[in-house]
Amino acid sequence: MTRQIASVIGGKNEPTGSPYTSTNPARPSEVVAAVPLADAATFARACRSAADAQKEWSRVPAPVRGRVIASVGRLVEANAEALARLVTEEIGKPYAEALGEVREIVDTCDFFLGEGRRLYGQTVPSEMPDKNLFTFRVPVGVAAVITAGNFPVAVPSWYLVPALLCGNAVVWKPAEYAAASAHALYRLFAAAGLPDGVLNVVFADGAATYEGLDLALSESTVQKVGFTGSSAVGRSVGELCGRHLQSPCLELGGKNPMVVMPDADLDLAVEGALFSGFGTAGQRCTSLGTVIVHRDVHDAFVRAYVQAVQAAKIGDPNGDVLYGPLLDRKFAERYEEYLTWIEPHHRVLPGPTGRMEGEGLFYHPVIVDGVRPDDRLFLEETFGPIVGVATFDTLDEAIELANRPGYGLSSSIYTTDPKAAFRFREGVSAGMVSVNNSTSGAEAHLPFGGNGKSGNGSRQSGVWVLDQFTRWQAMNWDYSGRLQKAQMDVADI
Ligand code: UN1
Repeated sequence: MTRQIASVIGGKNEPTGSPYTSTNPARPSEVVAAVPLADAATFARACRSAADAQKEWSRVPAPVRGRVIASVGRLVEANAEALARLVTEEIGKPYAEALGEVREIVDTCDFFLGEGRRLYGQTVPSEMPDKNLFTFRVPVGVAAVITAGNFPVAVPSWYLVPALLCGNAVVWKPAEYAAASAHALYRLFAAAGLPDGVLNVVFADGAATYEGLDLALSESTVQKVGFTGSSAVGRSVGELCGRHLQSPCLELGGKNPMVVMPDADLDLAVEGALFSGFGTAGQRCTSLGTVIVHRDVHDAFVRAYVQAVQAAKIGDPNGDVLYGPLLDRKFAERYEEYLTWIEPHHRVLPGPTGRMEGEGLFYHPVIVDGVRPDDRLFLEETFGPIVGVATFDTLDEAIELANRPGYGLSSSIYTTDPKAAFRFREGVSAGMVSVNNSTSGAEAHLPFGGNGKSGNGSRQSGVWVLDQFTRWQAMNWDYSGRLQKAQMDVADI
């Protein structure tokens, strides 16, 4: 069923733009939605409209904004199955995972509805008598939020929910190939009682978005940029923001390592490597890149891993499968390119590689053993169902290998030795560390984010994201009735 959808600016549909269709990756001939893509001027206009709407919205008391977020959560919960079905249809994510993704939006709303009553400032002692100091969190203004399509509804909610709760307006640019899912989420936000213009959704391609953002930043209608996507695009968004003296919130790629120690529960490690290596077809930013396994358990691990992958089903995302199709054609092309890096004799999973029979974007899983620290496969994110295996002898060596690609999003270690777990946590440069759990599946109220090529150190989720969407304002109130000069009128010690 083709849905006709459009960008929404100031509560009004924008029916003009260059035509684009999102398709079902399990059956690419099936169109999911037709959507006109906006140009740069339209994007900039959305930011101006958001800037107007933000003035009123910021005056709505934060606890009342929290109640709107509570309604978003209730509406998403009531429509969870339909939204998850749409996500499965449009990006091919297995239904159980899509439902989990929708759950993550509800979790985010649950967390932030209370934050509306807790948007605390502070009282701070003054150097001088008869003077009080305070701090307030103030909204930044307008946030431009640009999101990827692998988590077409949950990850956007990590930006939208706190940004709106804090009193900002938002211009959201979702991935085009997940347009229908994004539009459905937009409608649930709008139905929760957000005034027109406070949340705008603009469908546009990368070039128009970049140009429109540049324009909006020059016009000072955007004060915060949130971007989730590849490290390469993140770098250009970061450079653009830097030119406008803005610090964006960047959530980028990962080459997430899993270390398997000789004392690890191997069955558990295999299960973790199966889920994080091949779940979502390896298309999470937290997906497993390389298993770094101790020499003593290497052969046993690889044998069991290969068996587990062979036993898993890959196919129709409405069924009980390990993974479905790749998200979109451009990722399928990248998978094909990654295959050319791989020396065939290092492949340990028998059987074919490449595209499976049939129309859909289904691709065979690949496990590559003996990956060396200077191989592209060791260093670069593949964003597909390809996992590398490397070997180590000492924990220090494992930590060095884990950090070598220069990303720093997620990481994991399987061990029964708490000392090894804590040493790994100290040594690894990742923003997130799991012990005896996989690299994917972060919970919505912990800080989410990475270092190095995975981001600029900003964190999403939980209370930590409040610092992205508010700025601290300091106030001092002198009731002494005279001019008290800081530093100069302070009593000598
Ligand atoms: C992403 O791929 O951009 O931790 C986010 C996880 C999910 C979110 C992934 N909760 O795997």
